[in-house]
Amino acid sequence: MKASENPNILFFDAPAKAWEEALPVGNGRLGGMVFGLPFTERIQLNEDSVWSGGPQDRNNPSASEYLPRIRKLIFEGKITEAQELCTFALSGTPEEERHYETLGNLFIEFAGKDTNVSDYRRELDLSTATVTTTFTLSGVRYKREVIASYPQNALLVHLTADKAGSLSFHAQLGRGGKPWEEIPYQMQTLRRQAYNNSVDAITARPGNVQLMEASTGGRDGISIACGVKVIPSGGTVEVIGNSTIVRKADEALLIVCADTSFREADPAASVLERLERTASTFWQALYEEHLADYQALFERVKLEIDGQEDIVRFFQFGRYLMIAGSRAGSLPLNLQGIWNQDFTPVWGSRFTININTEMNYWPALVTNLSECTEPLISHLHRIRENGRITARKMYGCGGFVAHHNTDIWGDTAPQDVCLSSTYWVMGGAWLSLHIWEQYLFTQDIGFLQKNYGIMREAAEFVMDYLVPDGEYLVTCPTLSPENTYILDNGEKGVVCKGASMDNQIITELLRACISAEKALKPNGEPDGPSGERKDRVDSTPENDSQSFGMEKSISARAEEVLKRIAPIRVGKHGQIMEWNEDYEEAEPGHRHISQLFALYPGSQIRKEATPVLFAAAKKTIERRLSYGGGHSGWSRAWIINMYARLGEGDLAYENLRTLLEKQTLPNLFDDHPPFQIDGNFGATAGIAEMLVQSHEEEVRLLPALPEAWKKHGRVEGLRLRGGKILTVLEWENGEITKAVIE
Ligand code: FUC
Repeated sequence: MKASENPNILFFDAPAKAWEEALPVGNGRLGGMVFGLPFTERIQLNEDSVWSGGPQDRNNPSASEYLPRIRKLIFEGKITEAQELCTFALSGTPEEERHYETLGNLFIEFAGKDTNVSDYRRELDLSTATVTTTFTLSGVRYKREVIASYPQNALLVHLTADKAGSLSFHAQLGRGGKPWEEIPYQMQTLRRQAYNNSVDAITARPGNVQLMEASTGGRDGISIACGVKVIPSGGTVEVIGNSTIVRKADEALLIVCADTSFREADPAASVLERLERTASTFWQALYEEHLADYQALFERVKLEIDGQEDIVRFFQFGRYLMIAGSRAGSLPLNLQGIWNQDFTPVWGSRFTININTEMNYWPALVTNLSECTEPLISHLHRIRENGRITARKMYGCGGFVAHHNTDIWGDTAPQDVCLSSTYWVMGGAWLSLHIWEQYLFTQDIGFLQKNYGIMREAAEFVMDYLVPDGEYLVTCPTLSPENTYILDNGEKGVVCKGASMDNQIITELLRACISAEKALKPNGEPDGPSGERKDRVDSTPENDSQSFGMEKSISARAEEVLKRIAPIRVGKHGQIMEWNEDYEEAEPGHRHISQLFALYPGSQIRKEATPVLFAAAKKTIERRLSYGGGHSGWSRAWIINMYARLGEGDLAYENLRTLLEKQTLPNLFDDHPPFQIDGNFGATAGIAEMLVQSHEEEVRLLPALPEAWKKHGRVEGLRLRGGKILTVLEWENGEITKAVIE
């Protein structure tokens, strides 16, 4: 990416050579990566429900039988034996959930043999959610605008030129192993080999439509339909084979729609219908509709910091990705948001819920995009359905459980056979806390009433799962994602009882349930104006009686359990203890810093309330960093948020700079490596956390302002817990000059 003074612009002076240089557009469901190639434009496509296979029941049938033995072995310190038994008795059967896949590519192949391109520019404008490519070729200035319209659920490509009759091209959909040829098709001798080796059909349909159909395979697997409709102005159109060939047009609009059997009984019919519906409106009106929809969200928050345009861009890019990747009716943001070019992406591009999915949603509330959490909340309803079965079958517990990953079907059985991550039961509990956070930020009692059942059932599971250990109740088996400890005899272990993170999540969740029940009142009647949401979609289990009101209160039980959860403790290095014993860590610079959940995103470690733990939290990060911590993008992003909570503006900033300059790809996507989107969202949340923090009745303005930001800055529209908005906050030389909270 080239430097630009405008923080809303990401621009390149050349087409993308690699996927990591392409620019993303999205409307929650449909995503595109625009390469901006002059002769064979490539827009790599995604649809959020293109996943492998159908739903599975992977609950290990031996789990409940072997659970007591596993627990006994752990209590006896026979960790290696316990772990071996976990791999057989607790792993999923089969071990893997479904994974996300690419939808394919749209190629626009232009006629001509001149390759002498000049004055090239490709940019993403965050203020309009538009990717624009401009260049000069054979004396003609060409312009391509690409948007993903949420109101139309369509991706739109608008082609223009400054000389009439200059557009000659055909559009080609593809789904295959080989992406594209960079040279003009009229110069190629072998075209499209392996472009399309993963499709079932590509056919011409009436109205200059090319329809691609495909399926992802597996029992009850997903069927896909994707169509492109070409609407030229001027020139001629001819359909040959399955191609629509446009010659000498003045202008053209290409509409791309996609659907799968995850949502539609007949995805092809729904795509064809939507293509025609979208085509009934002119480009200008479609564009204005897109702007109105997008800007209503994007423009809520404005940020300026003198001399820090790149940081402001990084902040707003995270908000852009949230609006582009998570809208009402879509699936939640996965490990790559919605943007993925692979058939078997790294870590399946699933929903990893031992940090990554949670981090994806950290900025949603504070940066005033609470509508964008709808997919997460809806998916939690799916997860709960499966999680009830997993809780009962595997552990004999009530409520619902989810382990460290889930998929499109909301699968809740353990994923992988990975000692350091698989046998952990807190994923559902952590995710459920998002409901409480959303209530704290929005004060929407209707939302809480509708979704509280999820929090309660997550709490019911953990309370059932706990076992006595002396004066305490502990989770067992469990682990501290994804670190390894060293026993006194030198043996290494992962599986344990009562990991510190579990205690912290349980504490946070049970306290939240007690507060939620107080807010909702025992009879389930909301005590505020109904916050009934207007933007809910069919996929939301609207009539889920379990989530309405409160059938029963768990407050009394939660109070009792809370008394028996071990407190957060400080260990021999002055650090927050990660396990219930003060073990040495096998990897002291580990990327996960699970034992600091209570600092961020939790709120149990606070400067005034827990000064000793506050100091130990700082030590913990220093220790991690001194051993090479923060090496994955998301880990660095977590550290930024934690330093912000610690009031360490300069340290937060130092890590933000490292993330942006060393752990970010050319198109500003976060680099794990490889690309993983959580670091983008974590960074956006971190920047907000440096500017304002709100807990209970207290609001802290500029709690972690680094030296580099002191000169002058202004932020508008951040949201606060308690339902208020920081309408404006302005500072000069580190002093607040204006602050309005409404
Ligand atoms: C966890 C992390 C990895 C990665 C993966 C998707 O396993 O430890 O770093 O983020 O999830």
